[in-house]
Amino acid sequence: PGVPEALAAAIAGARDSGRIAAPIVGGTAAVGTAEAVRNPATGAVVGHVIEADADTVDAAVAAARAAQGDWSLAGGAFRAERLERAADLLEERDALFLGLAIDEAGKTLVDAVAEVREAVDFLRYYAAQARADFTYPIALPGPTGERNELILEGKGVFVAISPWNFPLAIFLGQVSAALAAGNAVLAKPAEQTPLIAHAAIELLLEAGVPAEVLAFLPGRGETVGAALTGHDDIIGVAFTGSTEVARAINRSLAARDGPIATLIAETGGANAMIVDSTALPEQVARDAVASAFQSAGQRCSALRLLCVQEDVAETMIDMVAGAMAELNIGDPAILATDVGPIIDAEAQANIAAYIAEARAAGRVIAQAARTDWPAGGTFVPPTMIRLDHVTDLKREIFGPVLHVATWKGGELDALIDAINASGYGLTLGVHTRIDGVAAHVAARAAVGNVYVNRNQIGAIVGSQPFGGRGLSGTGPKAGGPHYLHRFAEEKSISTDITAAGGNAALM
Ligand code: UN1
Repeated sequence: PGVPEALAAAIAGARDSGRIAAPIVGGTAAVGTAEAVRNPATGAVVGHVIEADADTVDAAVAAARAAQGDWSLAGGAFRAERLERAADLLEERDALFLGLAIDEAGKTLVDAVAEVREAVDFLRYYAAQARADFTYPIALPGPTGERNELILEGKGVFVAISPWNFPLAIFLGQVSAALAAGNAVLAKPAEQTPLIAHAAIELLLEAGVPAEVLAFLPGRGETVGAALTGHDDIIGVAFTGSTEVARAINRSLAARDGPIATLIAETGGANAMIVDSTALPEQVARDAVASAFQSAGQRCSALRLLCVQEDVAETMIDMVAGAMAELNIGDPAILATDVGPIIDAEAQANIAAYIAEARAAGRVIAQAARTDWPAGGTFVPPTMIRLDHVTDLKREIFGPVLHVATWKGGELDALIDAINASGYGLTLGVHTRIDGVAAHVAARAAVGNVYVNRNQIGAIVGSQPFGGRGLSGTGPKAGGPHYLHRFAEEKSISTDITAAGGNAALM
């Protein structure tokens, strides 16, 4: 109900619980024991996954290593054509991917549509950059009689370790960036979402990406992830997930005997929104609720801490609580649903325990009540928790939990410094009608993405390059002009072009 009929029919037609996400190496599927993949909204089996074993990982690394040089030499335009073809195929088959985003990742239809759109955007954006920066040499100045050029090449074999919260967009974003820059890629999807990732790999192979430069290796972090990040023959890892896992990957890379590897990590956040007394209450309510609770708060960009100036706090908090009361929590396949499930039972239990502790301390000040969800699903109602001070938020709670604290006029800098002191640095929202205040906050905040008078989620590829600093990641920003370069080696070529030859430096 609520979903446009033709779209609903297309999504239903694409559903097939017989899907198996088996490892793919050299274009061939590996065998093994199949485990069920479940729909977080209902507990129903969506398909199965086969974990890659150690031999499969080794075979994938060896094949990738052998084929990477030719892929890099083929040039940016050659690679771009294949990524653009994959983007076309993804648009043609959107129903399949929408269905998998809903059934496997528990995305609402609105989020699923944004997910597919973002994946298409990543493919096209990185393809365009491969054409521009990786096809022709960059000419550099030099003395008369000398030609100086800089070329970009793939680094080698890259590992992509992706999150379940953007199982298609971030998965394809990492994989397509590494491929576009001329690397071979070993893709390990999140444990919870192998099916949509598997379908994406099939699409890239169909689009003409050579099977030797792209392997699909599903499995757990402790097994497949550890085997990949500890392998001497890999040159880099693109990772999105928790700060804790990024640290473990960093240690694993550092302990190898292989070449010094690159780590590109996009991790968690303790994202705040600063609201001053000039802000528009309706706008704050709309943007705070969207930022905190869309995708059930399962975005690293999501708002965690609403900081309201004391004189307007009561009104603002009442309005946010009022907007929360209107949210529909339930089956993500229904268009009217605003907030879908938590990804799995373990995550749900952790968030529920956190809320129970806050409730016992008398800190829960609002909770959404429209909770008509399917039995067998893992849900948590959006909840607002009062803090005495902004620094009381110690860690990222990856779910629909919004903390609220107040601040006094005249203490804006102290507030920004306290927010910065968390060590995270991902998104920051500011609501104010004073331009100078917005600019001041943007300048002083130690974050990657600042959002003024709007929500602070849903960064758009090419317009809002996304990524943080400190505990939130390494940069460069995904969907930005410098991301691809981090996956590349630079080579400078200097040629004497005088008739006589000779080298000025020796004279
Ligand atoms: C994440 O949750 O890992 O801005 C990243 C956004 C998304 C990125 C979120 N484009 O919400």
